Amino acid sequence: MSVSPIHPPVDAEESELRVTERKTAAAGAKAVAISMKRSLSAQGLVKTARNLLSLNQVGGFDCMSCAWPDPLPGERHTAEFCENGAKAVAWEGDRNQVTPEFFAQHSVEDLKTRSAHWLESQGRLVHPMVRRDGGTHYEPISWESAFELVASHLKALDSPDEAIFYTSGRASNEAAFVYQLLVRAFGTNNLPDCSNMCHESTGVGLTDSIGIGKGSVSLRDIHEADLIVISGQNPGTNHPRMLSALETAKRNGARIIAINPLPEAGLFKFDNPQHPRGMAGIGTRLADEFLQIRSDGDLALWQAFGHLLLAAEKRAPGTVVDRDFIERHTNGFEEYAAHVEDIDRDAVVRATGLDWAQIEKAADMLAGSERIVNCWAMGITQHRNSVNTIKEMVNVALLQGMIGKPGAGLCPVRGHSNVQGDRSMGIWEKVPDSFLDALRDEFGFEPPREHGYDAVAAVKAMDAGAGKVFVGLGGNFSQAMSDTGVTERALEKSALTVQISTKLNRSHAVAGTDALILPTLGRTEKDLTGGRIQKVTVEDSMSAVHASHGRSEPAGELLRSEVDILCGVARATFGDDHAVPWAEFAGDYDRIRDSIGRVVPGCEDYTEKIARSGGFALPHPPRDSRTFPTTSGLAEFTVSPIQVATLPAGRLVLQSLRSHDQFNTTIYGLDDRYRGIHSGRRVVFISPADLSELGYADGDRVDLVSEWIDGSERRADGFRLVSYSTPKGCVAAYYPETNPLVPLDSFAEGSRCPTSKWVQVRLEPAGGSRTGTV
Ligand SMILES: Nc1nc2c(c(=O)[nH]1)N[C@H]1C(S)=C(S)[C@@H](COP(=O)(O)OP(=O)(O)OC[C@H]3O[C@@H](n4cnc5c(=O)[nH]c(N)nc54)[C@H](O)[C@@H]3O)O[C@H]1N2
Ligand SMILES: Nc1nc2c(c(=O)[nH]1)N[C@H]1C(S)=C(S)[C@@H](COP(=O)(O)OP(=O)(O)OC[C@H]3O[C@@H](n4cnc5c(=O)[nH]c(N)nc54)[C@H](O)[C@@H]3O)O[C@H]1N2
Ligand SMILES: [Mo]
Repeated sequence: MSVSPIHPPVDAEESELRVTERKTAAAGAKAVAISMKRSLSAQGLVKTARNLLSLNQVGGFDCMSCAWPDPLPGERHTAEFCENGAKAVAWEGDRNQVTPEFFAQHSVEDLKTRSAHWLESQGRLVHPMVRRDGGTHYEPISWESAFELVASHLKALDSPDEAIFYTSGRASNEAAFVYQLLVRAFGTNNLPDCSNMCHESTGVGLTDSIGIGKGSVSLRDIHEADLIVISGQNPGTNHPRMLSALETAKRNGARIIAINPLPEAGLFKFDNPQHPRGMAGIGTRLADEFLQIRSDGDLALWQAFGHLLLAAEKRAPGTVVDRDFIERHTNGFEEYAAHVEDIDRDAVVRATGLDWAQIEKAADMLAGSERIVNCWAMGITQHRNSVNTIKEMVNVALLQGMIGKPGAGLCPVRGHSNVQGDRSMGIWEKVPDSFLDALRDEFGFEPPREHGYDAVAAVKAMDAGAGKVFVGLGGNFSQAMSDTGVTERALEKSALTVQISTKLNRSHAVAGTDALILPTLGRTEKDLTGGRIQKVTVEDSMSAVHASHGRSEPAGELLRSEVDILCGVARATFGDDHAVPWAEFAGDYDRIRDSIGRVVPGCEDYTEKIARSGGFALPHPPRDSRTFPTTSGLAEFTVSPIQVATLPAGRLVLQSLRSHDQFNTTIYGLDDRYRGIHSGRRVVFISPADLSELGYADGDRVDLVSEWIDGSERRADGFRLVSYSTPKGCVAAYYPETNPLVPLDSFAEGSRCPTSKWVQVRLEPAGGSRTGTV
């Protein structure tokens, strides 16, 4: 099977690529300067001031740049945002418009030759557009005709399961609830979402171990912890407001352990731009201990921690392990203890690349702490054995009784600002039957029970011709998903693709036979659907739900809210005589919230609760009362084997990550300030030892070739090698440029999350063969 050559279009500016020394502190005055500059040039002065001052404030809107929670209402700064939040707001507030004239000038084929940065820089989408069968260009279409086109495609399918409904994690709770309702009323559970590529491993691992797939801490727990462990996360770039929480914890005496292959600036020092000291560069030291781990060594590391904690407990009984917690609340301790007792130290050292002495030092810090918060993100979830790694971290938390007590707990740090809320609202291809029962009772139709496609299965179905309609509620599926060549081929085979979007991206160019672009309001904008001011609600990474009110004038007169668009599709598909009151839902979002209150667990009296300042926290039984909703009713210790990956000679493990100047597939600019990269993105961070062993030097140009177990190879061409501090054998490059290298079948066991952080590659001098085959 072969696919067309992959030439991800590259920005012309990339020829200016410069590399300087990496930074050892995050934020500072430069961060403020950059956010102001970007905001002013995109939105102008008045809009900048209005937007930034209502960002993350009570009565304002929720920042769409990450899911880090807001402080309690009385504890917020006047400026409760970060450089990257400000960039996200400026990006959405763009004054440029992508008009029908723009589409008349640029054919779909032309759009395909443009870089991600160019596409999104064109401005906001402002008019519904259609590309009909055989057409070369998108043309304007009315909203009503667009809804009719979707309805006619849906009604023409042989089975509802031939339609696929993707969601990116920016959709509000109201939009998400209406969307899953539309999809289930239509008759399928095909609801893949960005979670499938993100924290899915967390959801699966935590549900197996503690009975609920969400984190167990609040912001206060972070402030009160005496030890915070941060694994596989780059908070300085991706969750900058977390650095303020870490600063508070440090002031209260906490210590921090960072576990990462890369010495990310934000793990070491924070120059808080809210304080004069921070502006002056006199910041707070963060990590006390840095474990520069090999890719995917984390399971072995946490198993070694368990081993060392149990050994310490043996030496001084009653001082390290929380026996009372283990006896009352857990299952499987004996098997776990027996398994970790005779751990293979050699295997741990090989898997982690760390000295045993350093592992002991970190274990001592765990042993000597009473309130431990354990944070993690994509460096943990996007590996083949991510689910087991997460369970291994839980084992250690259970040993020490670190769940359901102040200052302690599990803290998976979510990405998209409402990705957790979307799941709570039922965006889940395998939502539990209890949720479907509640939907049936509320609306009087029988929802489908068979599980739907996740992201991997969705691509396979489209590629095999079994998926014929693809609807994207936000996001950029063609670039976010693994195996770009296959994903794009699959999308182009669809009879219809529908993208509900704010900005132009490559998924609009990788179009089905018929293709629609439906432009929507962003989080910052005033929503006057149904002739009244509507608010929406969102849930953060710590299960706190609150309202978000857009303030800005919409980017165009024709824009509709996501809720309005989805209700329009539903009305065209089902007619007005339907079990669900679509017109009323679009007219007043309180009506949606009333139904959410009756369907979604923990959301009783939703409408009233979100009216409160600061909102409310969803229930979390392990956090609230140390009850564990697992089958056994107890938290489960688990036993996993340590796996040490062995690579053939000359091969490297590639992880794909974010630069400081992007939001997922949205490329704001071509700099990665903290890592010393300027005006370019096609770089590979590689250790000096690998450079010399493989016979390359810093600055050399290479092509990347990934190798998969079935013998297939995939290529991404034209990268500059950058000598960098990373463990030998482990290299890093940016996503989405490296997604063509991730085989569709390379996903985590149990969660099917693409292994974006672990791909076997070899380097070839640039300019080799330029075709990719699968
Ligand atoms: N500005 C900005 N903010 C964002 C985003 C963005 O793109 N831009 N994206 C949002 C989204 S959707 C998400 S999910 C989050 C992502 O937030 P992060 O998870 O911080 O994102 P990544 O850039 O993928 O960084 C992964 C980190 O894991 C490390 N790592 C890689 N492999 C391993 C490993 O095997 N073990 C360990 N211990 N560490 C490893 C990498 O070196 C890197 O520091 O951020 C959200 N916030
Ligand atoms: N190789 C590799 N691949 C990865 C990852 C990785 O680390 N490495 N990370 C994965 C992760 S963690 C995630 S979450 C996914 C992200 O996958 P997605 O969520 O699909 O991608 P985004 O880049 O966040 O989507 C950007 C687009 O969303 C649209 N948009 C922005 N705001 C709104 C809005 O308010 N409403 C609507 N309707 N549309 C809006 C804009 O048109 C914009 O172009 O990517 C995954 N892919
Ligand atoms: Mo994510």
